[in-house]
Amino acid sequence: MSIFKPEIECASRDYLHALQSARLIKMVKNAYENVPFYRQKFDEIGLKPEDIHSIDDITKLPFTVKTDLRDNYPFGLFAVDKGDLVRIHASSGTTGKPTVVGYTKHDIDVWADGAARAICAAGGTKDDTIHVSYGYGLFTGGLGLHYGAEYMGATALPASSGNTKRQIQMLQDFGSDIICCTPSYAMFIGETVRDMGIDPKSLKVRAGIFGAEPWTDEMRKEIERLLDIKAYDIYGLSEIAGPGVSYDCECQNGMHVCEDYFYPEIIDPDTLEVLPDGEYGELVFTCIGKEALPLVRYRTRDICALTRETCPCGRTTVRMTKPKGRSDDMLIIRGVNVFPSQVEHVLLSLNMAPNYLILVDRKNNLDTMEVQVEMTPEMFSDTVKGMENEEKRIEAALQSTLNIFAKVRLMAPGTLPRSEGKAKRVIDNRVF
Ligand code: DLL
Repeated sequence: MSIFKPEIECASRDYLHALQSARLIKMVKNAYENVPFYRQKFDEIGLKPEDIHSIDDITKLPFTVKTDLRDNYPFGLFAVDKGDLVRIHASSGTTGKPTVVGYTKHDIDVWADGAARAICAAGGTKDDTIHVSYGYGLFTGGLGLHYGAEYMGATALPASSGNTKRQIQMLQDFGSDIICCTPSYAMFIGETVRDMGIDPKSLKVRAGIFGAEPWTDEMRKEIERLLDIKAYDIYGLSEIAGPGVSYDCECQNGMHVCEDYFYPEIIDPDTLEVLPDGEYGELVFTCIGKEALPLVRYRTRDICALTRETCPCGRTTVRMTKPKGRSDDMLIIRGVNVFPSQVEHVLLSLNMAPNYLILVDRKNNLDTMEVQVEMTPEMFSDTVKGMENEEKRIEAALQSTLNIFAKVRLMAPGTLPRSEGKAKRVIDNRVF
């Protein structure tokens, strides 16, 4: 068993409490002095940075939500000058605009440290080759695990996603030890290995680090069987850092949170009351170790529970259960975050009536998305060819906003179900 930072990961609860308290005091001061949004929010409730004496005072602080990032798009919540940033990433926003996040050099190290802890907890060492098949780009998956691998002295292999046969060829030729990708892509790689008649035991790869989307323990067993590896979960979100906010150890009984950087709480999403360990609610993080984007009590919308019981692996850090859903309507399709409001935004921008239905399914272990859109009566009289062209036009517009393909089906006017209350926009037939 290897532990990357035993002085933190196995620290006493008292030590962690003192460290978190010191870091919270510093970050609140940074947020108040350098982010006008937070200064105004704190002033509104009469809170001064001096009122925060320890981590126990965290409940005095207001919450931050995703729309706060949108309302301050793109850089309004940054606490540093543009010149101090060394990286920008982005994830899906609730409408056409993405959520933008920035990092100083120090923040990249914090994030890489978290990702390195995850690789180590999956049994990785500096002698290993880490095959990174998460997408590289604005998505944090690829570069997150890449920097984590380098940070601990391992060899990063930036394979990125796609071209599955080439991925398998690389696994064979380069002898990668650990593979990192979404669990659904891991299933697909496993099935392709099987279909190519390759014995998974002939591959050197021994572990996988899979996250960015919900997956079940059944899926874990299936991936482990198909690739003959041990499969580890990893959790994270761009707003807080990226992958490595929390991660599985060999006990696979909850993900250890890097709580020296990201302080977790569980709240009741309706009353906003903090819930005790063991109770399911919405996960909230405060970035107590970062400079550029010091988010205060950020509501992740992920539903899970925490435990502070020491893990048999020896780590003392708080663990979170696998997220078992969300308290908003965000969908994760092939690892990409999609909000129904983004679809609506695109349809309206194309002058379509906002009558639509999103159908999500999983076929051969890959997510599919279909958007049914009602035509206007004028469109309905068009030729079949004209309708096909129209479907293609909408598909292209959706692809450019959502970054994934969604099949569009035009429907006759008045055929989509109407609701007297909240419209039901999504039918998700996948089982998690
Ligand atoms: O998905 C970061 C990431 C990359 C995590 C690679 C793990 C591996 P976002 O695109 O901002 O960031 O999406 C964050 O994805 O709020 C969860 O709803 C979901 N999510 C991430 N990891 C897991 C996981 C990356 N292990 C959103 N299990 C989060 C379930 C996950 N859901």
